[in-house]
Amino acid sequence: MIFDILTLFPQACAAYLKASILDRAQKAGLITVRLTDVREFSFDRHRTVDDAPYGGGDGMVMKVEPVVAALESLPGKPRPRIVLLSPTGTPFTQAVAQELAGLERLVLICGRYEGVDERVRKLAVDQEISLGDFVLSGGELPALAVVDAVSRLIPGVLGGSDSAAADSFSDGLLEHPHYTRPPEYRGLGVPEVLLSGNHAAIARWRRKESLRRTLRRRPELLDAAPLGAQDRELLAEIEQESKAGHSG
Ligand code: 9D3
Repeated sequence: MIFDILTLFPQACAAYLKASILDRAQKAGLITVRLTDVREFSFDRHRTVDDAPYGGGDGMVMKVEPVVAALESLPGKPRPRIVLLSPTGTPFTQAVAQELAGLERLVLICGRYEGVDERVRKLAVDQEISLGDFVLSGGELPALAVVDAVSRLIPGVLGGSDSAAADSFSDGLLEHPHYTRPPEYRGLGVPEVLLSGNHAAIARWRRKESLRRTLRRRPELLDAAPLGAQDRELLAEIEQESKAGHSG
């Protein structure tokens, strides 16, 4: 899959791309990430890429011409999906990542300043994505998050063949707690069942802790998760335990 990131901060993006699993994926030829510096497509002596908003108000707006010129400098084929990273976009989710992972090419436009001239959207943007309801300084971190989440879904990018499938959200629940050595650290042990070698009991414990975490932290996910008869039993146990006043 080929990603193009259009940004005013290509070096910031490059630093992350070469210090992560994405570097390995690129070297293995599984993905290509190209960086385009939008400032190179400014057209005046001062290399201007922003201007004051029509109608007045604080802040600056990213100009349309350099962004469109940067887009038009890219190869046209195969036709890429063009995504604008913006706080007014629809939320990025694992389902969105899965849909994007089926594409051959993805162009990611990183906004900066208070926003991007609306005509960029009208002329070129297929889809607008937000990372969530918080304010960042630009679209670079969201674009890198999209490249990361999408790349992980491309066969061969992760080490283990089923690592992506076992991640949180792929079954609609948060993951259970994890432990590794040592067996005791500063008075904190490891749940006995994990040391028991009883794989059925371990699977049951993990599922239960998954349900417990989801119920506590993200109850809205439980409504959408595909739950079976055993899950209902485990949730009933969790409810009993909380009535009985267990902690943790
Ligand atoms: C006061 C109005 N601000 C909107 C909340 C203006 C504004 C702030 C920060 C406009 C753009 C930005 C820069 N942010 C992004 O480009 C961005 C973003 C984000 O801030 N949060 C979550 N997802 C994203 S995707 C791109």
